[in-house]
Amino acid sequence: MTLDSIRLHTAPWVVPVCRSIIPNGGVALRGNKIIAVGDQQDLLRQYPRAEVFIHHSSALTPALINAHHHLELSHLGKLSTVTHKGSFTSWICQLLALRDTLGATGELAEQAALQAANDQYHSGVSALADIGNTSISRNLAATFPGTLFPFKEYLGLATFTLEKNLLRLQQEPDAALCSGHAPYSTHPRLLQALKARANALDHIFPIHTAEPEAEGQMIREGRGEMVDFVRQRGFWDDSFVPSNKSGSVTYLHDLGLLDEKTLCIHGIHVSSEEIRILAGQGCNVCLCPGSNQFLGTGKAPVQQYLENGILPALGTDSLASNPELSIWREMQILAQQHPYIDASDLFSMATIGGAQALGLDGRLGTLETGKDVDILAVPVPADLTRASQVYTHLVSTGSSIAPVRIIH
Ligand code: MCF
Ligand code: FE
Repeated sequence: MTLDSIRLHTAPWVVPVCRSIIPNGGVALRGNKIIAVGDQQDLLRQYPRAEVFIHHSSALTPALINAHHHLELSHLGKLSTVTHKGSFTSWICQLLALRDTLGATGELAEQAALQAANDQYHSGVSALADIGNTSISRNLAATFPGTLFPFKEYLGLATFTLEKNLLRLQQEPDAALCSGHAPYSTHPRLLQALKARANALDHIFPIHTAEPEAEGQMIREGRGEMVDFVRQRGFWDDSFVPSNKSGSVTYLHDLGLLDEKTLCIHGIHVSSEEIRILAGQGCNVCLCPGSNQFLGTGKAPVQQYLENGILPALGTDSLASNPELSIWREMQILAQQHPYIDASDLFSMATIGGAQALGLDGRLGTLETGKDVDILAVPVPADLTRASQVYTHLVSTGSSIAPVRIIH
């Protein structure tokens, strides 16, 4: 294969995502770029000398994006093997206890993270935004076959932790991607410093937002389960100023943290007004329905996001809060929870929604001219006759889908 040689991949269904499904379609590739997408007969005429690859009983789709993960928690998978019945903060306690027992770093954690990253890639994920407290994910980023953004998580709510964290942040090399954990765990001035740094370095700013009910109560009233938890751990110093009426999104907005490069992870307990704020600020939202289902934190208002022009991204979160890490399964859960949402919207979330959230939509997320060759040939039943059935198959099959990757 020379640099200029053209390859033409054909299949009974091509799913560009940015436009309608093409029956008997094809995708023409040169080097690492898509050069045309369309009807396969037209493409065969246009590129008569192309090398042709025929994918029987398949749909060609863009690769998937996982916009939220914690690879370094993969060795804590035991936590999600039994149904979680307790509160959100009891889960955090379990997580911290198991991590103390097994270690946050070392061979076990590294091997499990490597396995999880490989599994992601083989399931069809080509870009991953990961959040961690160790160097595990940064080390994996170098060899991950797709794109892995390893965010370093900052947290610390108490004022006595602030100066030290700000100093640490100042000393970070520019290449380090830094982000804040959540409104309930991270001092507002630290969040502002993190966001200012992310803006200066022009990278996205992922933050867990509006996840457990207890977070909302803490933000609004300055009391409740979350406050008790933080107090027990010795990090509550009464400096936190509750907002009185509104939730996490308003809180973050008032701190000046919401813009096109902010990625609000979970986004469950948000009011209609807050959804309008997110839309108005051009924020991205990442839904993690598998994790939310496991932790019992609730269901995000998916329909309202869509109605307000927000196409959320999807994330698996980690094995500590989700028994299976598959973006196919995340779509399946949403399809079951929201039967009236169009399957094409759910598939858009897993592809272009994620690509937009990670700032990768210039090269990933759709099949169109100029985008990277990062394509999946997904097996679909041979007897499908309508495009809508293809979308239904893609979003409702779950983690058993085994795509073949088409890369450069
Ligand atoms: O997204 C889930 C649930 N919400 C918050 N945090 C986490 C999630 N999965 C892992 N975490 C991590 C988080 O990054 O758990 C730790 C943090 O490091 C618990 S907070 C001390
Ligand atoms: Fe998370």
